[in-house]
Amino acid sequence: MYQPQKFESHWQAYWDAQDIYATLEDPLKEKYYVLSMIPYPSAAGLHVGHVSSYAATDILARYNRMKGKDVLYPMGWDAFGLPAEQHALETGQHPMDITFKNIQNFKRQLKRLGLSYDWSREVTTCNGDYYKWTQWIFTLLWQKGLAYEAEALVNWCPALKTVLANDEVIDGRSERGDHPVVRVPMRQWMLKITAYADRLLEGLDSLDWPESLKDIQRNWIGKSSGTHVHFPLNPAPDQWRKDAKTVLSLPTSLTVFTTRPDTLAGVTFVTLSPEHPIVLSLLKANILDASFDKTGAFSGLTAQHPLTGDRLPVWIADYVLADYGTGAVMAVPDKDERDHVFAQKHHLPIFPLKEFPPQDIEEQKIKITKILEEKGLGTAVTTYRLRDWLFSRQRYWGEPIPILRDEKGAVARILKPNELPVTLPTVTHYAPADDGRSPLSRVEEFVNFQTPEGFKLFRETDTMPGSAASSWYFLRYCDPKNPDAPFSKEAAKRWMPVDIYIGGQEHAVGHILYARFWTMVLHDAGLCPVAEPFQKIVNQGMICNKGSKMSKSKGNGVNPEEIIDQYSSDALRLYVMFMGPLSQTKEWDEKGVVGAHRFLSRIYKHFINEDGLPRLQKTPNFPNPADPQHTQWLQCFHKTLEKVTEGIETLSLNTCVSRLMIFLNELEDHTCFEASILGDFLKILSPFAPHLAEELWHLCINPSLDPANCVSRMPWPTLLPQFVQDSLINLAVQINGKLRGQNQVSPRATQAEVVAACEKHPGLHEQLQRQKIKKIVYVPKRILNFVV
Ligand code: ANZ
Repeated sequence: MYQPQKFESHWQAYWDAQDIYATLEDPLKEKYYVLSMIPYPSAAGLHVGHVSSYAATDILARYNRMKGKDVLYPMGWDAFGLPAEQHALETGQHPMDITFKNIQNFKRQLKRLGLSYDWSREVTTCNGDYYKWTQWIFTLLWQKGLAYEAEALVNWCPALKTVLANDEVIDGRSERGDHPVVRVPMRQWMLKITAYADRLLEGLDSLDWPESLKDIQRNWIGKSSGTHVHFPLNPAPDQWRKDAKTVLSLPTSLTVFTTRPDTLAGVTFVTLSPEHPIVLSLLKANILDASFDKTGAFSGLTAQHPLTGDRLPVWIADYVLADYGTGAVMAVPDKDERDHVFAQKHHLPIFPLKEFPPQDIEEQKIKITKILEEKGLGTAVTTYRLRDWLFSRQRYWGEPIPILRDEKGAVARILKPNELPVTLPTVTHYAPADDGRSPLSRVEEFVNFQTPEGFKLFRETDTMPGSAASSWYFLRYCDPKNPDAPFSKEAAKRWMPVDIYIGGQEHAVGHILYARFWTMVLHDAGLCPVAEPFQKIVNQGMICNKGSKMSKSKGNGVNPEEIIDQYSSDALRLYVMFMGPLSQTKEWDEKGVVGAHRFLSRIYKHFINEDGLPRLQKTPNFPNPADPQHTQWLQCFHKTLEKVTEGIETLSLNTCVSRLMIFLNELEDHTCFEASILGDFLKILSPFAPHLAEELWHLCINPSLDPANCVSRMPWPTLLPQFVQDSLINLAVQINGKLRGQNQVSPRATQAEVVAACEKHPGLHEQLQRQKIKKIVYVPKRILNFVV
């Protein structure tokens, strides 16, 4: 009887003890680097969604090892960041304690799934030996001029008491916790990802990624070619000089960004975002009341049309975004929908545009831009939606930024490699403060820094964002214990790029874009041979339960451990693969696990009889070409091998499982107990159901406990083409309904191929030559009738 509880943990312990899945570092073998996205070790532990990503990468790792490749298949923990700290605050624990507790639990759960990681390469991003190098990469960015401090409009989350990057804010709320986010000016560390905008865009073309993922990145980068048009600003009304509380200084012109300079003739007003510097000046001078209507207010200023000199009112409206283009637009109500709605609402003129034919638009754009350039009133420009990466967090649980300041707060210097890591101090009071200052600023021993020359300096107290560590961990896996460098060039050369990267689509912008940016910087610094880290990416689909995404809060989550306890790890793995194509959304149904369990039980029964003894036989003279049964068995196996191999190579893993099921039916139907066939079956089963495959292998094929003899170390079976070729069928060929001959054709041949073959057939050729064929009737695989 199939009793997985008796052997699954046994084989897990054996694989571990014998280091069966160690990376070989054998330069004679082709490398294969397969990776699941690094998990954040949450308190909730593993969920079924993780299982589908991890089972898929595990199948690829196991298969490629059996194909003779040197496989790098590592795992680690994205341990710093907001989620851990929030959870710690909510439960009154220290983030360090819960992080390590969660890691232990997560690791135990992963081991129960029988995943073939090389655990000797495990990385934990909150350990000093790892974040030393995250800090070191920051110093590299600084040296290259890619890290800088700036006063910027930032996303401030009052509930989380920290600033957030754009990808951490969704529709004005924090991605973590769904709290409101406001825009405030603050001095912050920024990374100049915009310097790489074009390369991040161009690099996409050569990658084997889903088009939808590439499009998300393209849109996020948002490259747009257009024109900066300068509208001369008329002097402010005289009255203002008297009214202004402070000196009102306004620029002499106002610049807008437009992608449609050809519509310049239709401009009837100009609109500023409520955060535009001109608006801020008006507010500061009390010319504008702070309670002005953000959806639409007249500023009191007018500008001149650059070509006609017409007076245009300057409005303020929040449909203009502060940080896109110049934060100002020229409104063309006749052409642009939003401008039209705005003009109607505020009774502004709508000037009808003379339209030229669409094919002339591009030419007109160039022409108008040229005219503007000649007058000094415009320039052709390219803008990007992408903003520099906001890199400061006023939170405790992250990598300290390795910078020293003087007593005035100015940057004194960056830390030297031998001064790293800047260790995060263990403090009991780590809660964020209301004043926007990092909790580390309260830790005197941390802040104060004595230089060897006896000067007093002060440490930067902001920490790095959660996405810092995950921007380079795949490089550390190549050389995880290196004490002298983040990784050696040789190791990166050996392993990079990641051949296949599997994870959720929610990381399509933040993580994947940042990881590409850092890899490009490390490439430019001569450390990493490739500029693109992920050659192929697959986004696993969501697993839903009762129609919605599984989640603990909705109460529709499924705990993988309960499934393993009740059925088996193999049954869970097999079912999540069988559910459907990896990248599609799928609906959980426990009946499916029951089905997978039944399939595994039937395999067990086919191998082991009621007395617990192997049924396998060594058939004498196997394979005997004269024995049609042998041929039939081999045909069934090799067709399965062909389909399973193809299924793994194309990541159509659900079809592999169904093909294995068909093969079991065939083994049962043909009462095949031939040891060499069944042994090969266990080999191709092992990536999918490694525990059962290992158990039956040792019971029936090779009892040796020498690691070299276990099924995971066996080579993948070789396909024998003679057994997958379809045998030819005899086709009756008729002329006007009378049998005139027979022809052998492949059952896969199309009608056109069959007709061509029969026309050339020696016995028919002559007869058909003499007559004109009026019609052809084809009954596939049976009859071909020529009507003459
Ligand atoms: C005049 C015009 C006429 C425009 C027309 C469009 C159509 P993309 O393609 O996404 O780059 N725009 C510029 N800055 C903006 C901002 N900060 N907030 C909101 N809208 C802004 O879009 C560029 C177009 O979006 C620009 O071209 C500008 O409106 C608007 F028939 O100028 B256009």
